[in-house]
Amino acid sequence: MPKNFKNDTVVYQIYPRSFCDSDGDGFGDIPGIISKLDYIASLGVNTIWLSPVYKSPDDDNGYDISDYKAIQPRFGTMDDFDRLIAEAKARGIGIVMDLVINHTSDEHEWFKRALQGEEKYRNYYIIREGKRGGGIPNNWGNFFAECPWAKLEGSENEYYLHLFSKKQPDLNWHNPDVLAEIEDIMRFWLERGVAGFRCDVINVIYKNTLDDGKPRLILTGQEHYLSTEGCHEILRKLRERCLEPYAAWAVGETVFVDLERARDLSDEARGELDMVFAFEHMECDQVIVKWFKCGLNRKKLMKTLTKWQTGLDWNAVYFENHDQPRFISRLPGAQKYREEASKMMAGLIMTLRGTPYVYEGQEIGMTNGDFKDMSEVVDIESHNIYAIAKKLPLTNKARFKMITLTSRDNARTPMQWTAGENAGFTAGIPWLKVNGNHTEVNVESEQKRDGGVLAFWKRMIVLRKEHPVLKDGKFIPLYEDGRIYAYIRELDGERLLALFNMTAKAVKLPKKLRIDGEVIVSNYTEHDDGLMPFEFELIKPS
Ligand code: ISL
Repeated sequence: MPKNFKNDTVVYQIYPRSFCDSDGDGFGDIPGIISKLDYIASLGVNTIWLSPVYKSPDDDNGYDISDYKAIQPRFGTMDDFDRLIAEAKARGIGIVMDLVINHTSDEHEWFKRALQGEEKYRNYYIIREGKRGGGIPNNWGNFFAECPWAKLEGSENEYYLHLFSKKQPDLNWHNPDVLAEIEDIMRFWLERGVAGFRCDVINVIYKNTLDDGKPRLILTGQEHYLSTEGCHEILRKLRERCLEPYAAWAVGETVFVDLERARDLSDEARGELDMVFAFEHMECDQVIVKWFKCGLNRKKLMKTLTKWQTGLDWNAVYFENHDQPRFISRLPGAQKYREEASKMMAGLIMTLRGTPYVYEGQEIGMTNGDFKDMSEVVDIESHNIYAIAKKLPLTNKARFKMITLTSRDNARTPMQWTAGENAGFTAGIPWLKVNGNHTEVNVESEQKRDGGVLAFWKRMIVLRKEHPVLKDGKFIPLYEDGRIYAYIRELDGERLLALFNMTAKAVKLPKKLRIDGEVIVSNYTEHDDGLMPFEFELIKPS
């Protein structure tokens, strides 16, 4: 890879089932994505991260893969995929695939053969005898709040480990055959021309032991598998054997990483991942676990951003993805200032140091889904949590509120292309309810507005390209008080000052921030000694 590719990359994430449906079955598909490539190119991005399009029974919307070398028929064919690669390439866009290798689907051939008792394939998974006298093999927790052990069909006392749903058995990364299989799969896609991989929950793949863990509120047992040396070693092998020969790159989804772990996983000299998705800044509105939300603590958000900007040389800068509620729905007061807040987020994402990731719909200011009851929610995690919450002393209303604030479906509602039926996403019945606000929030109307949200996102992407200081410059923290956030980007003596008001109230600027200069870009047209609600200014000091 060219040395500075990270600095020049701007990623657009597509959640295929929700992006664009070309054949009226209610699910987005690859031909639908191809039909929108001109739109994606017009944003100024040069990379698409495609959430899984592999064959899957869809227990976890494709993150449960039953055939790593086939396309989910609902999404199209391998020819469609090859066309996508070629058409994207013709527009200067590379495709990054989602690589889900902590687990497969229980409908994968390997698991089926394991169930039939084939020793070779039993060793692909983590299968253990239950404790003597009955009972599961250990006390670990599970990401989807299930029991992480499921009885192996047809066996008396054997269980398989699944850190996610029971249809997602974990692979046994102690087995070199598993590594060889995954290398083969990566080469298969690299040969087809993919630019790299987003590696799903990559820092949990290698379990050191299956001993009981220290009891915790969530994910007991995590000390036995988070960012283990075995995982580091596998990543180095995958880089050397698969990524390097194809000049491909990888971003890791790394859960529960602190700075030190993130540094180890993405340090250039170690040769593992190119960058990581960390989560600390996504946790500023949670009470202990992500399913209990409180008002977002802006001070904590600012502190956390500064900590990661200064503590890690290169960040994967993101505020939304297919697992997170929409960020402008999380920002207190932003509902009333949707446009200003979305533009401010464009300012933040494009001026922080790191590779920016834009999630589909973020560029038009899409908000959380408007679900009315559980029958409109599809996500397996939300249903599991709802069932557990029934055991808590909560009213039905409070329980559902919890889901509306946290559900992953919030970001999975169909892309809003038009104000028309089903937001122009499908001619059929959408797999997930379209947000009612598509009559106002949609691409078609944004494309007609010079001063709109979409136009601002595009402008910020261009600006980032035009100013090497925004791509390559140092991040220098300047001010954070929970309302105002300010930093400087600096390169070869050139400085740009980024100023944000993260509240719904106008604020006065402290003396320190009253710096004369030219406003290069802002989401407001008038400027004085203060900042308007959710105002963002990028200033070239004189
Ligand atoms: O809270 C989290 C981390 O702190 C989670 O949201 C975490 O990101 C997630 O559970 C892991 O996500 C990934 O793997 C899952 C899949 O369901 C998600 O969609 C994917 O992004 C299992 O493959």
